Amino acid sequence: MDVWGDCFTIAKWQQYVAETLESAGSTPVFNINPKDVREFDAIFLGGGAAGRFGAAYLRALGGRVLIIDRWPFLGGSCPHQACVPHHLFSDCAAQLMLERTFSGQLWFQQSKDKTVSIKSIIEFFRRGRVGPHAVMNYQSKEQLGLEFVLNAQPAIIDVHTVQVGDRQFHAKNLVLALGAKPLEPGMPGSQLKGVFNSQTLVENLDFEPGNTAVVIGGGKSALEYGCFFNATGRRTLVVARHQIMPMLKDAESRAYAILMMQEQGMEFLENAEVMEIQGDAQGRVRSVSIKTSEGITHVDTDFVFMGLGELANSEQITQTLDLQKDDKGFIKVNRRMQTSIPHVYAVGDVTGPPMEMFKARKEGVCAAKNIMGQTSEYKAADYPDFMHTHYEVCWLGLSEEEARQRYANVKVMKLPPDNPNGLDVGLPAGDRMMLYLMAKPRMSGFQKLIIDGDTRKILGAFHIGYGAKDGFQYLNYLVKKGLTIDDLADMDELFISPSYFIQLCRLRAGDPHFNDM
Ligand code: COM
Repeated sequence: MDVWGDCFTIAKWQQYVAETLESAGSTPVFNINPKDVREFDAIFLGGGAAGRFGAAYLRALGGRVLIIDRWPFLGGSCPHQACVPHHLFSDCAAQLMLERTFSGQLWFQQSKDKTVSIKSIIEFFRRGRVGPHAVMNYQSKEQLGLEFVLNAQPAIIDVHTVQVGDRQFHAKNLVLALGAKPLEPGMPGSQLKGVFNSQTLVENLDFEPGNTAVVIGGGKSALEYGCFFNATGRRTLVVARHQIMPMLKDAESRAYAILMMQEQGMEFLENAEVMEIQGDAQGRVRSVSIKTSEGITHVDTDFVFMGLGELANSEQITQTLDLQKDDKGFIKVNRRMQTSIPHVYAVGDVTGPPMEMFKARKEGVCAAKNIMGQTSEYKAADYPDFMHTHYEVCWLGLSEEEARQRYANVKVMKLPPDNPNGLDVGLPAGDRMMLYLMAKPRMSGFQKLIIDGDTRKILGAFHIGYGAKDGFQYLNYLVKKGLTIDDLADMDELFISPSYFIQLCRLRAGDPHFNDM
């Protein structure tokens, strides 16, 4: 199907994407400008965050670019299987925690022992995701003027030539933006029905999981999905080979985040390993065997989730191109996004962690600039980070422990302050925390700012609660520019919000030798 010149509305794209996903139809969609006789400056294989942003930037610089994607939409795994479903599930977890906490109070229904259907939330997502897909296609075609081929299985003929069906496309450069997929550990029983990862959960779940979820892994994906399962009212056991949540380096913030998960009923087995998943006669998960320091324990479940990291989507490509990869199989690139083969670039998840949207998009843009003759370098570093438990957990910069190792005069500001009532204080107050503040003060969050007392510069910030994530994007930018306690004190807080430490800084900023608080 050729669509160049046809104006596809968002509704029309929505219908096309829904029908194509439903029917698994394999006819490619070509959106190629027949009047443009220029050779392509680049073909992006993959139109996810890295490919779409890279292509848009390349075109903005005056180049000609083609995106080829296997899916009938642009935007990649984010709206289809990754960020968008994950955020939906996190919203559900936050809402369900609120309902459960206030069950039977104020206007809240009795919901203490309610179990919510995971299957219906997944089906709800599957129906809804075509909306974002359609917007990506519309924006790319009508607003950004991008040329693309969708729903296509391209074959790389050589570094400059890609084939789709009987059509060949030539370009000066090839950009691999192929993404990644969840790691398959291959333990006995991992193929049984009832074992999922973040992709297969949204694509394949066709039964209602029972009362117990077993989650394998201790990192972001394991905990984020685990908290969602727990919030639906299921017993959720997280089994981690090492520590859970190792990326949250500040011990006090990590302790609060873990305590709040435990108070919601999350169970953790650290330094433990799932040895085998047992099935029944129909090939469905029946139980798991877990090895801990105390021996082997068995847990009955029909639902296992693997959150064990990711693997590059690079096998098919590296059969054709002899590209250098790192020891985990991610394509090696330099800071200009160039691979080991001239004229071949790689961007996004296929180049390895962090598997974050900003990193993918910025790598795509970096490749585009280099292709168009600018010199641009990028390496993801010093970025703000977050994860969803039932709360949003945000952090940037150094933990208190790291700061104390590097600086002699570290100051800390935090809420709640150290006090005899412990966490039962009701601060920090802020967006979507007010009900907790009034009725369940220990659940009203935690925030902490780490400062170098000598230079007065902010070294790190941590926040558990809601409403801080957007602020952390800007705060990190300012911290990297050398933001001080005095600069922060000079900002205008939109009260009541967690106000990203502005009020605490203002209380201390007048003091040349300020203390902790
Ligand atoms: C976001 C996808 S859902 S993209 O980065 O805008 O392409």
